[in-house]
Amino acid sequence: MSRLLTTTPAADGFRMPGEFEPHSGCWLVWPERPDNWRWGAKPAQAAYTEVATAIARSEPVTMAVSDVQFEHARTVLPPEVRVVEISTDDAWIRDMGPTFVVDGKGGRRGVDWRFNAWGGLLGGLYFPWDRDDRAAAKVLEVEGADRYRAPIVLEGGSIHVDGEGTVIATEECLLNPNRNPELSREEIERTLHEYLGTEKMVWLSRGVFDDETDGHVDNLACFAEPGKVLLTWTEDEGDPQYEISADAARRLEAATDARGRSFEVVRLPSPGPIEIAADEAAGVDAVEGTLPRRPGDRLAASYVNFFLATNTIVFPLLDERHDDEAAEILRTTFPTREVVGVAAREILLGGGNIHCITQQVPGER
Ligand code: KQY
Repeated sequence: MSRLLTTTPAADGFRMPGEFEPHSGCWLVWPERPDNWRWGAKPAQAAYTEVATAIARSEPVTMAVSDVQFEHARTVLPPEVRVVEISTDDAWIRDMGPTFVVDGKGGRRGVDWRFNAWGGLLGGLYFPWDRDDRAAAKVLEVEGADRYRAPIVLEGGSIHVDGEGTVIATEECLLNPNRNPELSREEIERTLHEYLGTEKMVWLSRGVFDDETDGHVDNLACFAEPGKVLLTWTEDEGDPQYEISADAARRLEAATDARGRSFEVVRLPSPGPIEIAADEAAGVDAVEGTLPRRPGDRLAASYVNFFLATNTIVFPLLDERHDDEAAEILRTTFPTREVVGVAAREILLGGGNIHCITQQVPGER
């Protein structure tokens, strides 16, 4: 069983490993809500199936599925993907699932953050979100990992760690009054260090332009290894993304990490700009309280939103003009991993991408 702990990971000698460290598995949640996924989520389910299949070449994959969709998911997913029934409100396990922490002696536990659907009643993306908020505890029960219930609202996609003491995040998200308005920047930093086992925070300003998560860092930048950060980048000075990425590069290049290293910043081209087409918007059910999908709205597309599996990089194919260049940069950055592209526009239409829909379970080093 999973016990609820009353201490903190740092106090117990646990830390969140970098995503580039070995995994023992990966979790996803099956998409189905028709007010977020067009045409009853059928195209999104096909995309999730491709992502799960690609990751399963590298590590065991578990898909959490509702009772209603269980039989269908079991039928269409490959046999190597484990399917378990867990109730959720949508399909973003990066954000509402647990963040796993390890102690380097074979111990593995999970942090269960408070979840308010990316902003609660102040711009959150749907209501209610209580099933999402309870899902991390259920994942930890299945994994047999003890649980820390963190005292702050946080989504897993709003932080990245290097596993050696450094955490990166954006001010746009973590300091947004719709997450933890009662806490100062210093209190948020302190809490993150207690629950991630980190010591140094590097603040970036804003996330990808028009990202409905309020600027999750996992769409903007990520660690390839300690000291090396991949950053979404555009050379188009007329694009609002230009100044966002330029500012992030300036901050990273001026900073040092917890071990005193400077960062090498690897620039990944931005796809697009990509907008919602009229027929895509038409397939989404309009429901009050859920973010509307309007034709012409820009989507927060980024190749940084990939999953770093133990032996594979599963990255989103988003724009034929840039997919090959992104793949080449990923191959150079991760020379020991197979780089696999998956058509991901359907996931993007739902508001995120491959990193947002996955959650790694760390393995042994
Ligand atoms: O991490 C993410 N990008 C999740 C976005 C949620 C979108 C809900 N429409």
